[in-house]
Amino acid sequence: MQLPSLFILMLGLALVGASTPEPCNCGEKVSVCSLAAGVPGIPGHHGLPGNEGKPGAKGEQGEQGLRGTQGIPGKAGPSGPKGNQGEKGQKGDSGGSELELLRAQINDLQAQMEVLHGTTSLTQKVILGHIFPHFVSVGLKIFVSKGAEGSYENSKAACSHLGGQMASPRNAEENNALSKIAAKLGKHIYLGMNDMETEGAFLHLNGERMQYSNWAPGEPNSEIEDCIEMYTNGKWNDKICSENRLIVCEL
Ligand code: MAN
Ligand code: CA
Repeated sequence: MQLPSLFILMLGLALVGASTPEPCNCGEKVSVCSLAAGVPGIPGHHGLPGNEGKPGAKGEQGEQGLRGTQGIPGKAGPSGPKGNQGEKGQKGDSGGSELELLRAQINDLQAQMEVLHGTTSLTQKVILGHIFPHFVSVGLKIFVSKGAEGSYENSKAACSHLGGQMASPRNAEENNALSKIAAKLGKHIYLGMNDMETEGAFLHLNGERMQYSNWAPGEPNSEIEDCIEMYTNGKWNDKICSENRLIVCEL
């Protein structure tokens, strides 16, 4: 090998050896140190992580997310204006509600009451018939008689003793009912009203002024006749109070 060739070989080896790092804390000056060192050193440790890089470019918008769950109901709003009345609903099914049950029970009770009323009414008539052979029922009033006779005062006392009072018809219906007893027995009946206190002012036994009357033609016609008798035809005549007349009471 010629000398120039040897020189080039030596230089090449020197350059290859220079590329091997050697231990030193040069950091960024590795190439300078390497060139300055004569013998290749042991490889150094990895350096510390570098500073955080700059933020990358903004990514593209992602796809729409899934639908969320339903939220809690909000507060009730203020009440609106009153609406028009709706059409009447259809009749409900029977026996369904508590109201229907009560209605059915009330209907049952009413039916029972009617039966009971009929029974009581019949019982009353049977008992009354035994005590008073002559009686007639009109509205809530019952006229009764045993067929006995007496003066006005006797009659008044007898009826009071029974817990009633002398027959005192207050309307045509009651007067007609009472007249049936008079007609049946063919006897006149003293009524409860009189004008003993003031002539011409007939009063009921409780002091009320008489409203209804059924005077016979020309009656009343006497100042001394302070009582009233009913004829068998139901017409009235003012009469002295001391005669004997059929005693009829109202209960
Ligand atoms: C006649 C009529 C009656 C009167 C009686 C008295 O019948 O004058 O008005 O009350 O007599 O007995
Ligand atoms: Ca008279």
